[in-house]
Amino acid sequence: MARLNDEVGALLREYADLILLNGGNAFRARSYEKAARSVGGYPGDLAHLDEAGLREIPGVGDSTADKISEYLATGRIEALEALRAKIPPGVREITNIPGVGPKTAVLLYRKLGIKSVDELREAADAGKLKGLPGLGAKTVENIRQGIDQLSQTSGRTLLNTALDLAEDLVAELAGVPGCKKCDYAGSLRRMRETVGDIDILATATDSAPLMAALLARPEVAQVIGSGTTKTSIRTDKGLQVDLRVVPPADWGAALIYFTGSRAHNIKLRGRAVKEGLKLSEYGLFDVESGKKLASRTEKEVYKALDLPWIPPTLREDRGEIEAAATGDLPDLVQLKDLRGDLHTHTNLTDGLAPLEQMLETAANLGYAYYAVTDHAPDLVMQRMTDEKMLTQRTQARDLDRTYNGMRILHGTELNIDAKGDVDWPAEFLAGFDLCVASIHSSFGLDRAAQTKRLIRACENPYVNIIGHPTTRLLDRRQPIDVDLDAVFEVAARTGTAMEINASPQRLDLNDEQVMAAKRHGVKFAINSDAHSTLALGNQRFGIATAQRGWLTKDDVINTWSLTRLRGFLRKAAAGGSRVHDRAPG
Ligand code: DGT
Ligand code: CA
Ligand code: CA
Ligand code: ZN
Repeated sequence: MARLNDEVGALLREYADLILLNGGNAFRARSYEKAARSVGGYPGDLAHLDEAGLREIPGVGDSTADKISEYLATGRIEALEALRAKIPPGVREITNIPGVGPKTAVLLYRKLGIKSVDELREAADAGKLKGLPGLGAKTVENIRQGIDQLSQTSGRTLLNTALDLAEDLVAELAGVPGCKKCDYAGSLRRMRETVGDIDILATATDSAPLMAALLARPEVAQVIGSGTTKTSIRTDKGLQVDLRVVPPADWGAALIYFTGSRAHNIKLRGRAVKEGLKLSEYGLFDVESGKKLASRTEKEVYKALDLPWIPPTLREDRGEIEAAATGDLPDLVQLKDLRGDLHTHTNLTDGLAPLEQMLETAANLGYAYYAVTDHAPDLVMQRMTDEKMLTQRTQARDLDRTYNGMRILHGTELNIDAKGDVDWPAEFLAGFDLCVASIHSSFGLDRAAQTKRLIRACENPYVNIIGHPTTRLLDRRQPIDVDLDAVFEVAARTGTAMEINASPQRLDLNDEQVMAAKRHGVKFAINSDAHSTLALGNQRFGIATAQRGWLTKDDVINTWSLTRLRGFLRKAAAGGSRVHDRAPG
């Protein structure tokens, strides 16, 4: 259902980009960009809306509604096709390079005929970019670095994108007659932040109908190979899917093998060897007698190795096999443990939905409490004022307990400036139930300055949570350069939680940083940072990251009771003196 909305959102975004690349009106481009976000975040199915219904989506005006209806009716948008004809697709791809805007991309195309990232790399290496009017030495250097950054995620797909497709595929394949079991495996089952490809495992005595079902899927663009045990295809988006079909009796052993990781498998096989056993995708065997000891379920195979079942999110050879052997596996935090979301936005700033809609959706997720944390005034384009914030607070107080009894916390997302200070004086900050504080500027400061600024933010008695601490965007922006260990130490000491931002573009902190922070005794908040009702559902990715970082319920403040949470948030009272040192009067 969401896929059509995403598809239309992507087309509108492309249209906005192409307007800019054709030197069109920036304001017009921005309005399509806004519509794209709005449509992507729209919870209903676009296919069910007529023109009037489309126009009711916030940010969708007459001309956008026309284009969407045209697409729904004909599968094309003529105006988009016309712009596509003028600019090769690779030129738009060039604007994905961090620091390269549409003006530069068009300049490179018109002057040098560069129409792909690869061509740009070659031109940069050959020194052909030097001396181009409007392209300084610094810009050329930035382009070169930007290309390197881009290639770090390129070839891999974000977790949410892969999961959407994999869930669809598994649902269809599981319904094929003769299919006994079907699930996705590989890095996707381990919930890595990006995946190289999708691995699907199924059991059946006859594999042919399953292979045929995969080959018949509409998104298949290329068949890489197809046989009785394995079929590999590439989708129209360039994502590879491997389907393997095994006999029902081998499900468990095969699922362990194809879930990986490679490092986990190797260590597991080593353990088998020590016991005189052999582990493969076909089962666990006694070497001497050749007898099969286990293969039907994962649990049986682990048990035959004297281990409890190990959750896939832990299978990275980060000590999980040793911990399993001594009975010390962590009792991992689960999605159902979350009692609230502590970082969310509304249309008072850059969110799409009004507070009531966010609350209703959150209440339906079963939350006991919910914090609304719209942007603070230093992020100038959001135009926040004291008055708007206080009006929202009154609204939040009025709506408290009206959605399934859910409690509402009135918060804000502060901006950590280059020095580590935040918006608003202490007396205004004291009026919030909680404050998230995040970096939204000065990404390029050196390590010492970034470290100092985050430490200063942690020491602020009103800052409860550091939002998306490294500011990385998986497909677009590198993390800031910072000594996280130094920050974690202060966070633990001051009672400042670190966020696991659950947005699949962010996942910030990431799994390894979570492990490091936990070693310092840091507490965490798993937050959606939702800008739409739909995005409230991103918490599953935050939970996956927390699990990959070995967190338990106790580590995560938004699994706690409201009473315990409120105690944690009374940092100013607990930490004491600083408040009075700083507050005037
Ligand atoms: P990816 O796709 O790069 O995100 O990462 P994975 O972990 O999904 O790797 P992939 O797709 O190459 O293989 C899926 C799993 O199958 C992998 O986690 C372990 C297992 N596997 C595949 N080929 C081999 C192999 O040659 N040796 C071992 N030990 N395991 C393998
Ligand atoms: Ca894979
Ligand atoms: Ca694979
Ligand atoms: Zn936010």
